[in-house]
Order: sequence, then structure tokens, then C-alpha cells
Amino acid sequence: MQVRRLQLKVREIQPKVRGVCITARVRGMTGSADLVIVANRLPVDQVRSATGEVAWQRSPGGLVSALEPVMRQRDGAWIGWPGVAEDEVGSYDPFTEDGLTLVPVGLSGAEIEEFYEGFCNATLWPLYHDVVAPPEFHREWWDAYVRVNRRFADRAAEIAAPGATVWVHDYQLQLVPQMLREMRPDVAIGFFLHIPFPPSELFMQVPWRKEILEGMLGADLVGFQVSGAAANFVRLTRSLVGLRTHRDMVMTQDRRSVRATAYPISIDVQHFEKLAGSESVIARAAQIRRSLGDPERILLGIDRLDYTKGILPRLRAYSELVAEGEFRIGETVFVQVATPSRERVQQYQVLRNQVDQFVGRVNGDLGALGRPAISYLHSSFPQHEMAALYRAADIMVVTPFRDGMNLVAKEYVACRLNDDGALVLSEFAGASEELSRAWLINPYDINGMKSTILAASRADPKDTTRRMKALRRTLRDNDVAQWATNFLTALEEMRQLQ
Ligand code: GDG
Repeated sequence: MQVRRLQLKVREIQPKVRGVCITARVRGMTGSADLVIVANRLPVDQVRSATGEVAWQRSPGGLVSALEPVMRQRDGAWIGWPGVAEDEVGSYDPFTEDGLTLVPVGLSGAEIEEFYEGFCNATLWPLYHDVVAPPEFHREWWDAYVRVNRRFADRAAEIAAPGATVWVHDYQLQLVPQMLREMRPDVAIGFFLHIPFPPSELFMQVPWRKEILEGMLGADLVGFQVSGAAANFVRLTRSLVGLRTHRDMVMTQDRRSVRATAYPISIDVQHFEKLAGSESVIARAAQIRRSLGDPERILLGIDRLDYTKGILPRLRAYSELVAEGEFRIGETVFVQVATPSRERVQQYQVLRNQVDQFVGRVNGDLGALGRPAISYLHSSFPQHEMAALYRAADIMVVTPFRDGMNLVAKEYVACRLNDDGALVLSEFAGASEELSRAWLINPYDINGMKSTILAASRADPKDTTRRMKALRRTLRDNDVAQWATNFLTALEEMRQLQ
């Protein structure tokens, strides 16, 4: 994997527990950052060499590339967890990379279990995704959630300049806006939820539902992927917290107005277009086709191995089409990339076994020597390889049961430089609202999915091109930089309004 090694300009990364040394260190930092991003993860991963040396590797992602220019202009800082368990929790020395200040927040092994794997990924994640897996509720997990949110909020309060803008991200940190507001009423606070926000019927299950809403209401602007999620939130602030609302505005008890609106996230379109048009990606895409036996048709799925992504129903629909003779082995192949994810959470282990078993059975029953029906890869790849796969695939199959947005669908569209290729997309992915010219499916309806995949594969090439052109136009109108600008402009307007 190609990664950029970060230049550490500052001191070694040594944990410092709260107390004397932190006060001394923070004095120099307080009040210096004009734009503070608070996210569960830093945009870098901590890696240790064989000799025990600590280094940082940049983790690629649209969010970082969108925010980097704004952060540079505005003396920005990014607060997040570096991705490894620490013996000593608390805060670490900030360090800079290319003028970007990165502020690590440490989590202990127990906190990773209870906060990250527990409350975030075994309570909130399934609950916010239509309970496609049963959420678990444990009081100790909630306690860890409050404790870790407090740590992030403290850190933001320490480093934000007077009157700064603080942008908090995602379901791991929903309590941070209110905690921060109590300490720093002078800053403008934005919150963006990357995953769906559920309807009242589901949200009401959370024993700490009111605390979560009040946590988010600490922000001036609460952003969601789609307008339905924003409406769910506004409705709940009325029914559960008893607040007055008007359209997308909520009036809080301390007489502030909080706006709740949709800002659909996007990707760095130009970056993907450039990558897909590079000679090496074009050559690699051709090589991928050859290695699959030059089939007539390649179907592709790329997802984190997550039960929300609808991997099994998609493979079932495809395998039935093969069994019924609609697709022939050798002429058609399905490539499924499942990136390892949250491997210590039980539901994810169950899913992995189910997919392994299913793919094994389909290939055993339907595959031919050296020609599997499903070419299944359980690993992650560099972005270059992803772009080559997007280029090589005739049909991209994206079938989540529920998804905040789904960037894979957008990346596929960005990489189709010749306006060909078909996108089959779940109507339950946020992306389907913008990408409405895709071949939309309901992942719960296997027969519907089968006939849509067939229709996409047999469509008149003129229709395919018309659809892809429309999708590409839509994507270009809202790339990730535009998304960040829209959010930050609206947050500034809210500051003026207050
Ligand atoms: C959450 C929400 C929302 C995947 N495998 C590899 C790899 N990826 C990259 C993809 C894409 C990203 O990861 C996945 O983004 P998605 O949007 O598809 O899904 P989540 O991870 O669930 O993201 C989602 C998103 O946040 C943003 O707000 O859209 O709804 O669930 O960019 O390309 N990248 C590389 N190797 C891999 O193997 N390099």
C-alpha cells in the first residue's frame, strides 16, 4: 500500500497523563487553533517498526483531502484517536505534519472494548442502521462512551482559539457538542453524522436517548446525509425533549437556535478521475480482465465486511441467475472484495463465516475448474487497485440494507471516464437520492434484484451511457470540497444568527 510517511516536527509521542505535565504543555497550545476537527480517528495511523520506533502513516480518505486546504488556511487542528491501545490513556503531545496540527487522544484496551467495539459498534451502529442486527445495551458501555466523549471535549476546549469553529464528526462523539459548549460558549460548533439517523420507533429503544439528543443539540448546526434523517432528529427533539421547532430549526431551552439539515457527503472527484485515467490504472484494469479469463461481463462488489452492506443477498441474487442459466460461468464473473472490518465484534465474525460458507458452496456447486462463479477477496487494497477494479467492472453492485451515503457507488461513477458501466444501487443507501439514474433495487427483494441486474446487463448501450452521463454530472456538481464549504458556510451563518 502506498503511503506517505509523515514528517514529525515535534517531540516524540509520549503519553502524558492529566496533571502537572499536561497543564504545562497545553499552556502553549491553548487558544491557537481557529478550526478544530474532532473525529474518532486521526487521519494518520500509528505504526511501530520492528525496532519499536513509532511513525505515522497517512490514512487516505475523502474527509481529510476535503478538509486539508481549509485547515491550512485557518490554522486548523485535528483531534482523534491514533488507532492503537495505550497503557496510559489521556492526551498526548500534539504534533504537526506539513502545517497540520494533529492532536492524539489515547484510548485504553478496556475503552476500545467498551466504547469503540461496544457502545459505538454493537449498540449505536446496528440501531442506527434499522436494527439489521440486534443492538446490545450495557450500562458499562454507556459509561465508557460518556468518559471518552468527555476526553475529546476537554481536548477541543483546550486547543480551540477564542471564537474558533469546531466541527465534530459522527456517532462516536455525539455528546461532545454539549460538553464543549458548557466549557467554551464562545466557539461555533458543528456536528455531522456520517451514518443514518433512525426514526423515533427505533431511537426510543436507547436507554440514554435524551442524553444523546441533548449532546447533539450543543451544536449550532447538525448535519445529516439525507433530509429524512434530519427530519427524524427534529421530530425527536420535539417529542422527547419537548422543544419548539420550526422547519429545520430547533429552539433550545437556553434560547439558542440549532439548525438540522442534510449535507450529502461526496468524494474527491478530480482525484479519482485522475487516478482512473492514469496509464498504470488503465494497464492494471486490462490485466485484471485478462486474469479473470477475459469474460464478457464483470460484476463487482466492494464493501467493508459489514452486515449493513447486504453482501449475502447480492451474492444470492447473482448465484440464482447463474444456476438458472441467465449468466454462464466463463462469460460472467462476480468479483467481491470484502475489506476486513471490526473483526473483534461478534456479529462481524458471524458474518464472515456466513459469507465464507456461501461463497464456498456457490463455487463448489456452480464453478468450473479455474473459473469460480464468485471471485472473493477478503483483504484491503491500495486505492490504485480499487480504481483499476472500478475501471474493469461492467456492473457495480451496491446493495446495502441501510447506508448513510455509500462512497463506493460515487467512486465507481467517478472512474467511468468513458461514460459506460452500470451502477446497481440500493434505494436504502443515502447515495440513491442524488444518484437516482442508477439501477435502483430493494435488497430485501431477491427477485427484484435479479431482474434489475439482468436488465442492467442487457440494457441498450445508449441507455447505459445516458444514465452514466447523468450520474457523472450529478457527482461533479457536489464533490467533497463543495460539501465541506456548504457545511462550514452554513455554520458561519448560524454563528451570526446566534
Ligand atoms: C461511512 C458510512 C458514508 C474500502 N475498502 C478499501 C477502501 N475502501 C474505501 C472506499 C470508500 C470507503 O472505504 C468506504 O466508504 P463507504 O461510504 O462506502 O462506507 P463506510 O465505511 O461504511 O462509511 C457511509 C461514509 O461513512 C462517509 O460519510 O458514506 O454511509 O457508513 O472510500 O473506497 N479503500 C482502500 N482499500 C480498500 O480495500 N484504499
